[in-house]
Amino acid sequence: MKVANEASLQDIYSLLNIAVVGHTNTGKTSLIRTMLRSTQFGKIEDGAGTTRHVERATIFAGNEAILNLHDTPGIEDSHALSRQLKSISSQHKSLSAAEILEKFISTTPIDDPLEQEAKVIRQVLRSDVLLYVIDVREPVLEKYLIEIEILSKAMKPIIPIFNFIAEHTEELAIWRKKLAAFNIHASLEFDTVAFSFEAEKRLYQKIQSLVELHYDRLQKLINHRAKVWDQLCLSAAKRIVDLIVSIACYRESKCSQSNSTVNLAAAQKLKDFVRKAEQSCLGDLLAIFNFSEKDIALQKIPVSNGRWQLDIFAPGVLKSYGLDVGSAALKGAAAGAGIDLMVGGLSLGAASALGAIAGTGWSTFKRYGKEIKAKIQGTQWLCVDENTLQILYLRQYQLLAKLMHRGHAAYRADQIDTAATSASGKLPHNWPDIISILQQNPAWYKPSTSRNQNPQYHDIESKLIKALLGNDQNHLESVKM
Ligand SMILES: Nc1nc2c(ncn2[C@@H]2O[C@H](COP(=O)(O)OP(=O)(O)OP(=O)(O)O)[C@@H](O)[C@H]2O)c(=O)[nH]1
Ligand SMILES: [Mg+2]
Repeated sequence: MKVANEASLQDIYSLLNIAVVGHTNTGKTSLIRTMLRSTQFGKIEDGAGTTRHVERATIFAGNEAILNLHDTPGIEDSHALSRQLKSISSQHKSLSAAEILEKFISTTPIDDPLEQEAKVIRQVLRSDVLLYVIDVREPVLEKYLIEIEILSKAMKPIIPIFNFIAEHTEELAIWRKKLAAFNIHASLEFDTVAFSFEAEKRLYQKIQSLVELHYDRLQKLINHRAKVWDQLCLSAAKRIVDLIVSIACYRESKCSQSNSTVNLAAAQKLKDFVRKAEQSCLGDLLAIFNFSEKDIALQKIPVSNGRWQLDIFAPGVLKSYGLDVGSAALKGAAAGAGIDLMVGGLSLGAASALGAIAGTGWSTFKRYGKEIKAKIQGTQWLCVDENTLQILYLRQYQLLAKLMHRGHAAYRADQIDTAATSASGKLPHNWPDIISILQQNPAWYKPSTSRNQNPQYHDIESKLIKALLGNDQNHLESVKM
């Protein structure tokens, strides 16, 4: 984000001015942060009266300034404000509704109990559009209706933004009905927690329909944001694919004749490689989406000091992802938790599933003879087991989903839980095949020209990217490249 003073003053004054208004503590500042993609703007607190002054921020499309957002203090006493306006109206009967508001701001001294409200009304009168932020969890009290009535006197288009909408559909319907009575229909559900690029796009499209004069500029912003967003998501998905590939392909050599201390050291080396690789990917993903430590805490991403709270090889990790603890324990007994044995190009897990290790049938031996021979000769490797690879994928999948649906406000704990369990069914289609191919191509563990030009690798890469980005058509288009 660029700061306002980078644009010329003339530019700034010709821009569309949007005031973000509403009752106190409804999420006005949070909404602006989300729209700006910045956690630095203003102050957010769970309590009334956090924002005390009007603050402006400019939104850019590349280098071009597009619009000004004005954060305002929350309206606290709409009853008193209404009484004051009525009193002005009775003294100046010829004044229009908007003129009464002007009179109110010019006659309200500093330190007046209604000083905050005067600041809000001043900005409302200087703006082209009002975003009226509503906490839908609140009942539709008279004080809110009075607020809306006062704001509508300014004769500016009002777009209600319904905040805190998750699991509050009934309340949302009541709010909608009440607002319709004020002839306000063009509302938007914009939970700053579950922010999505699509919701933001709809907001700009609504503004476009209300202020024709700024249509083209807003379209530039919509296009710019779409492009940036697609690029961000794509590079994040590519980063995750890099991680999965490097870990699935990685092997650590193990000699079957050597003592257990040597093998323990090899297992440790493999685990360290995995932890380090995942750590580096986490850092990159947070950087791509510009997430700070504070965001991580606010969004309850299970990361502390830039590290995953739960070690990928910790015993509890399997259960928390709904994976098969029993089979992992069996393999763990042979090779150490999270680690599998590999003979030739085949991991022990995959080979046992095919009966190759039992090696009873001639056809099995013919197919896997080389691997079995390699095992007999003592050429063995350690590799990461199937469960660990699944956890690795699911963890990045969930993280990406959170980063892509960012908001700068706090997640509720119950939302995290649902996200954690529902992701367990989201392994990519053909996952076992993908992993098996990767495991048979150890040279792919780091980027190289031959790897990147390999059609089979390319196919795996695009399958994983598609799985990570879900059904979003825009992203899928970009994946085709
Ligand atoms: N769960 C959830 N919390 C939110 C959402 N939006 C805002 N919050 C939280 O609500 C509280 C108030 O948010 P602010 O952005 O400071 O609200 P405000 O309207 O600017 O408040 P004032 O400046 O005091 O009028 C903060 O604790 C936010 O983290 C939301 O959509 N969901
Ligand atoms: Mg605020």
